[in-house]
Amino acid sequence: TVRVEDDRTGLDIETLKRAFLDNLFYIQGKFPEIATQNDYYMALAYTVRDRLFRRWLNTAETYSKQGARTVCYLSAEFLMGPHLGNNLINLGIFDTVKQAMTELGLDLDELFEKEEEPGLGNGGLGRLAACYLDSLASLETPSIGYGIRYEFGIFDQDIKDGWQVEVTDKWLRFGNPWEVARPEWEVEVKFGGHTQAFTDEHGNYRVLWVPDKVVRGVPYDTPISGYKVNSCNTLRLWAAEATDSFDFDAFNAGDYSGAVFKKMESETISKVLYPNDNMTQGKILRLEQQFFFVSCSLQDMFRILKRQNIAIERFHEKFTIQLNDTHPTIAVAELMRLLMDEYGMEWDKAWSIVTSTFAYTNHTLLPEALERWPISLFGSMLPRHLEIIYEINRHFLDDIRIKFPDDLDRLSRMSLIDESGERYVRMAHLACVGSHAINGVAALHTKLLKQDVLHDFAEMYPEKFVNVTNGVTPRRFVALSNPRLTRLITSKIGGNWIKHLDDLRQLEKYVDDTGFCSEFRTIKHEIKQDLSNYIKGLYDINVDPNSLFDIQSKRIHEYKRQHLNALHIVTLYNRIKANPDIDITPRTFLFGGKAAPGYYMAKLIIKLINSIADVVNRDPDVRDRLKVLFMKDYSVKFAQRVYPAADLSEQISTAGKEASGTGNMKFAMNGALTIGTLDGANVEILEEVGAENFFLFGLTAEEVSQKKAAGYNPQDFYSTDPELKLVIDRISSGFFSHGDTELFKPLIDDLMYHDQYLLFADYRSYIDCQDRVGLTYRDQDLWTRMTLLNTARTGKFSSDRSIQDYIDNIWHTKPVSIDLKE
Ligand code: 26Y
Repeated sequence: TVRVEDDRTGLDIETLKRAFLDNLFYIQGKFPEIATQNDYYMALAYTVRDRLFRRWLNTAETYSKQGARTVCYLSAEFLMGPHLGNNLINLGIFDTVKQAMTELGLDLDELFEKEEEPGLGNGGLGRLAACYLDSLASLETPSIGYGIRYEFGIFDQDIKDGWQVEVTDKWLRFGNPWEVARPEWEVEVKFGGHTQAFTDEHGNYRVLWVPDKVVRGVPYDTPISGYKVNSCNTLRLWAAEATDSFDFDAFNAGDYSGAVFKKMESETISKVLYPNDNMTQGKILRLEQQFFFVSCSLQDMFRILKRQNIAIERFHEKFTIQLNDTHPTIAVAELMRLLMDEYGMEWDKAWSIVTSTFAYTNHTLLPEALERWPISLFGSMLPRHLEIIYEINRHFLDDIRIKFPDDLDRLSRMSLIDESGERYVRMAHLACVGSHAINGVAALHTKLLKQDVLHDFAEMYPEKFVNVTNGVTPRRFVALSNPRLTRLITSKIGGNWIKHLDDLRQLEKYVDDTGFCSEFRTIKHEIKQDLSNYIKGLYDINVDPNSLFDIQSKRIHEYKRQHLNALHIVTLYNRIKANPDIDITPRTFLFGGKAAPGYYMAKLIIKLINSIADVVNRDPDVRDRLKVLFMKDYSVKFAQRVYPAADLSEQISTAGKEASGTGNMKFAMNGALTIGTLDGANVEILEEVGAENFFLFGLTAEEVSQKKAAGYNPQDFYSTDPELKLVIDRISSGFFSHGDTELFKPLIDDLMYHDQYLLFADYRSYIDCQDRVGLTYRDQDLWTRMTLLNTARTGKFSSDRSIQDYIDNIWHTKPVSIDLKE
């Protein structure tokens, strides 16, 4: 039976308007006359959600009936960004809804502003997970994203007196129209206690885990629409709650407040996202979070197996589980425990299922980001899992001995347990042993993984290693965030590129078409004007849209070298001070990004940028040729305004440190040129767009290692490059700090005496390259040609290509198309 479209499904203007007013009345309880912008936003969100439900439920039912092989993407972070606009794009109703709102006297863009984005991630890794969910749905791949429903996501960033100030992110304050609680599918998660061995009725050795704490996990589901397909997958996030039985004991003992306190304590597990990226802290609560969501998710998979009548022995045929970094890696031990202790399976069989199920993505080479848990902490929280890990290790060390006899060093290097001092569980090693595939996130990164961090594992298991270069979704980061560019491209080559991003190559034939190029340039100018207006509103600063927009937006980290960018700004400023009439290309330097609250150097870098801005922006000698602005509270929502407005994308990490980068791809797609090192995916971007359309500078990863091995001394550069010396001296002198020579001393001393990230070694090359950027920008025809070729040649960096790589090389899933019939 085919249904007639009704008020919950109809996609024409009149139906949308009626449905919207109906939701305003019945859900928000408001007449239009007294409704707030938030009421309107909510009414529209429910109207859109209604239109997803038929797709969502039919998708779930179809997967269930077919018992379809399913990707489970386990991630401690999902940095989804606002849902409304993205769903309008994916449903193909953006223009209709805009029109419907206009007819009701409302502005769709203002409603978008009202959406509180779920900031359930720090940066690259969390945003990658979100792009992958979009592509999985768009490629009609059965999949579930599993994670944590943090009550507080990444903090909001304020800037006071130039310093970062953290403010709690109460994202659920006004309710979340995109999620549906599914309390009927809650599960229980055990913690602590001890284990007991016993012999079962068949005479088998078994283990019972007697926990001292049980926490309930409640799933909250969010629909994930695909682009112009009927598929609508699920993001399932777990919230921690106290169990009733748990309260009960204390309550019976008459300890009411004690019971309530323990309840609160259980609920802290999903309270807050840890705001560190690429830096472990070894906090107990963090391990609790990891185990909590992993155990909930695996139990959920067993429930699905049961409902679909699939035998436990076929777990790995039904599910393929991707571990987004080591954060969910405790899943290797937990799946062993469930198979053996809960389902009575013997070791070898369970192990073969486990290794057929898991695949591990590594996102970093930084040693400080590799997770290790002290054995004592681990054993008291997860006593059974520690036993299982010891047993995995026993088998594993035997395998090493067979393959590499008499190599004691290798055994201790590779062991799952670090015994060099205090004993630790090495999560990356557990992930490598427990997975059948291990991937890096860009070609260079995978190569370096095999050479350095996971060298021993690459020798042991060469067949496990694969590269999957990251990608980003062109739906959110071009179609939604850059409607002008989208219209222009579509007018020339049709709209297929949004699904098949390689089609953008067809734009190449317009590089010599002056009409097209001038439209391309006009669009960039209009977008820059928009951002200028927005900045004027927020900061009361005038930014000239004719100036070169030079943007670095990403987490603040020493390896990303925002301070190298700052050294360039001071260099230009010094040139102006020395010669006020110097002919330089006017530039606007924009920064965005958060620093981990405990990362002192990163916070000092923010202060430095703001201090330079204060001086440069008001110095009359500068005559507005330089503008510097640190944009506070960078988020996905804000990023969507930033990428389309950029002329120059700063991707200046020390070579070998940035695993991939994904912002670099978003900038390039939107027609920004990159200034960058040969690091992460920059290497592949350069390869695609051509060296003549990319501003390359700096040492290579290999040169960086060699320099360090040879005993790098930053002062050699300070004393031989007068321009560098002038920059450093000016900062040291207190010029940017009201005469305070102490303020930036930690930063300056670090550069002068350590300079781990080789800013001084790359300084000259960077400055010369920036000079070429400035000159090139003056030739607007050439610049436009270069930017057009960037957009045309970034098809490879669609997350659709990345996901297809995962499917072909790791997951081996089949698409399932969804019917909209009832
Ligand atoms: C251990 C814990 C504190 C931790 C938490 C978050 C460790 C790392 C992270 C996040 C890492 C991250 O975002 N890595 C980035 O992943 C991107 C997606 O693959 C890469 O593009 C980017 O280069 C990498 O830094």
